[in-house]
Formats: sequence, structure tokens, C-alpha cells
Amino acid sequence: MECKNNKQIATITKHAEILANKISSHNRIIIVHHYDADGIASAAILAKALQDSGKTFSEISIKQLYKDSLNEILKKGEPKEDFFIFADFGSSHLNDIEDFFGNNFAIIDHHQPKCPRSDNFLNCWHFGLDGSTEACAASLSYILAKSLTKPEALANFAPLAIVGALGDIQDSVGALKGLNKAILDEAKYKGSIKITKDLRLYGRYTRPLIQFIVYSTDPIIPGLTGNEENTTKFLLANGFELKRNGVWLCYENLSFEEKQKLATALIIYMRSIDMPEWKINRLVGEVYTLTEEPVGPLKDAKEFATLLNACGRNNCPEIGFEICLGDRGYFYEQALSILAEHRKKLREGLELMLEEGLQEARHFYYFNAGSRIKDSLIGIIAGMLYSSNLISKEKPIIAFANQDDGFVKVSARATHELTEKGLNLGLLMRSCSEELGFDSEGGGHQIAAGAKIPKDKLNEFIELLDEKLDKKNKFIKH
Ligand SMILES: [Mn+2]
Repeated sequence: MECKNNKQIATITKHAEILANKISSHNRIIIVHHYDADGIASAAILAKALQDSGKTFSEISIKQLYKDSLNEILKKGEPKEDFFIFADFGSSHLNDIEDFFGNNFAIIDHHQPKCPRSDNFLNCWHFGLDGSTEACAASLSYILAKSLTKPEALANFAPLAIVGALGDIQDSVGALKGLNKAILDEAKYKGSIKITKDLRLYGRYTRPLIQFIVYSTDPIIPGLTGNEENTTKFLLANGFELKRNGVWLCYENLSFEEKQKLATALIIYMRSIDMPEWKINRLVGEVYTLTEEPVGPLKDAKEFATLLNACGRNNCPEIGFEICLGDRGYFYEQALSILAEHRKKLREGLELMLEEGLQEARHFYYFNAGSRIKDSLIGIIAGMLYSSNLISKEKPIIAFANQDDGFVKVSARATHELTEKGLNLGLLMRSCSEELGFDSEGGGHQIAAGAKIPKDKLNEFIELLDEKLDKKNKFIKH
């Protein structure tokens, strides 16, 4: 791996070797992982390495790690004998995990840590890598997996690390960096990933051209994003056909010249409405094609991530896990229908929020979905709202939904403009939770974070958050 982060990666690799040695002295490993794309990809990479080195493993996928869940997890194995790997969470529960699992655990995570570095704790922030853009749980798992088994066994697994990174939107600067980039280069060298400079819009292989543009949220294209009618006119006016032989065209059906023509037309349009150049630049960036995958949602690394997210968030993480381990038959077929259903639920959730309208505090928008939207989808839908053109991009969105356990799930989303001005939702969620007395249940990333609060604390939470943002905004230039 050659890149400017060589030193950090070498140190991480050394640390991973210590962990691999610990793991090797156990016969049975239990992988506990987050149920999103990054978590599922992490689990599959680790599972492959363990399988290959002759270990028995099982995997448990969970929505969120709470202190209360640790006892249940412990029961899934043989305490003192089995080894537990926590992937894509655990950073805010290190002390509790230590209490429950003694020395028989590893945490592989990229969320902002509260505790310093230790032997059982592999978190990229401790090694000078930014866990929101330079390393994810899947890329860290890949490094650990390399210490667990021979490189040949992992030949097809580097792309999964990239899928994990894209699932966590780590390409937000237009390309992957740090450890992600090092693994990307390795996959490119082996020929399993092709990197191209292209439109960064979502759905190159799966969305009709109109939706490809209508759903653009990064950048948001005023007048086109969220507006099917205008987008259709725009495409027709620029000489694009929408269907060929009765079938909707998707971006990848276009010829090279047509693709260039579309990019140029979009750029000219964005300049004509005086969009700042830095926003226009976000339109084009690296896209990652998995060369060995069939045409469909697995062909594009970002869409692969969505497929895994759809499985996880709709109670079928094991289907995503099997796909990561190579299934392209039974489980893959199931995943395709889950994906279709997932998209439908997201559309319905978005319509509900738009119909009812958001409530507005001084410094953020909020929406309480109650039990009408699944708590696992509320965050994604909140993020999609930025494309609706009905809300200002100057404020974060906080969405609430009821969880099955009687608590309320809080999901916070922001835009890049806001995080560039210094907004850090992860820290905000954490400090609000702490002040309300739920110390370990809030956190995440600058741009997307969450918390879990009791129902009767909802108003208090809203007030506290507004107060905190008020103080913070006094220091931020708008
Ligand atoms: Mn992650």
C-alpha cells in the first residue's frame, strides 16, 4: 500500500497484529456488528479471515449497542473461552465491555472515542486517521483480517472495505482518502475495482435518468433536485431520450459522449444559476465500479452499500452478510426485493414528512414521526429532506421515532456546508444525552449522529439542543 498515510497505516497494522494474536488463541469467535453496510461488510471480512484460518465463528447483527445488550451478547458464547469482536461500534462502551468480557474482546471502530488507545481497542482516531473520511470499520477490519490469514484468502474482499466506506459516506470530499484509499489502490491493482472520474450522482446502474438527477443531494441542484417536471424538461431540452425501445434509460446506458454531454449540460446549468464553483465541483468525482459483479446494484460500490443497508434496516442483515460472502443466487434475489421495498418505504416516509411539514426550533428543524416511520429509516429520510428544496440548508434536521423498547430514537443530519462551519452532530448528541443522564447512548459523526432518549424527555432534549446550538452559533460565521 503506497500513500501519504503510510506511517499511520503501518502503526495500525502493528496494533492489528497484537489483536490477531489474541484472537488466534481462541477457537470460537463471536462477531457482534452494526446492522448497516459498514457493519455487515466488516463482519463478512472478518468471518472470511476466521473461516480461512480454521476458526469457528458466529455473527450477531444489532441495530445499536447499548449497555443493556451486553449481558445478552455474553450469553451467546462461552464466557472466558470465546472471543468477542465488536465491529463498527463499541467506542463509547469500552469500560462496560471490559467489565463484561474481561480480556476476551476486540473493538474495531471509527466513531469518535472517549477512551485512550488500548490493546483490545482498534480505533482509527487513535492513529491520526479521521474516522469520518479516512477509515471505516470495514477498512479497519480488512487490516485486521490480513493479520489473521493469508492475503490470497482475502483477494476478493478489498472491495467490501470500500463498500463499507461508501455506506458511511466517507467519499464526501469527492474521493476516498487515508486507509480507505490505500485499500482502494490495492483493489484497483488487483483489478477488482475500477476508479473513474464521473458524475457522483446515485444510481448509475439502477435509476432511470430522471431519478438519477432528481435525487441528487450532493450537490443539491436548485430547480432540478426534487423536481421531476423540471428535470424531464432539462433532459429533453438537452437532447436526451428518456427511454430506448420502451425501457427507461439509466446513466450507464449512455455512450461516453452522451455522458460527457450530460455532465457539461449540468455544469452549464449550475453556472447559469450562479452556483458557487466549489459546489459545482462536487458534481464530478471518483466513482467505483466492481468489475466482477453482474450489472445491477452490486456493480457500483455505493449501490452495493445501499443494498446492504436495505437488508440491515429491514431486519435481514444476514441476507446482506451472505451476499458479502459471495452469494449471488438465493440471498441475492431476496435482497433485490428488499431493496425495492426499502425504497418504497423511504419514499412514503419522505412524503409523510413533507405533507405534515417540519417543526422549527431556532437552530434546527425537527419532526416527530412517532410510530409512523421505522426508527431505522428515520435518519435516512431526514437526510433526504435536504433535497426537497423546502428547507434551508443552513440548519440541521433532527428526527424522532419510537423504538420498540419504549424509548425514542433521535437521528440528526446536517449538510457539508454546516460541518465545514464547525457543526459536529456527534459531539452534540453525546453532550445532550450526557446532560440528560444517558451518558453512553448518544454520538456518531459530524454530519450524521443519533441518540436514544426516554419519551418524557423529548421536549427537554429539544430545548437543550437549541440552547447548545445557540451558544455555538455565536462563534460561527454565517
Ligand atoms: Mn461505520
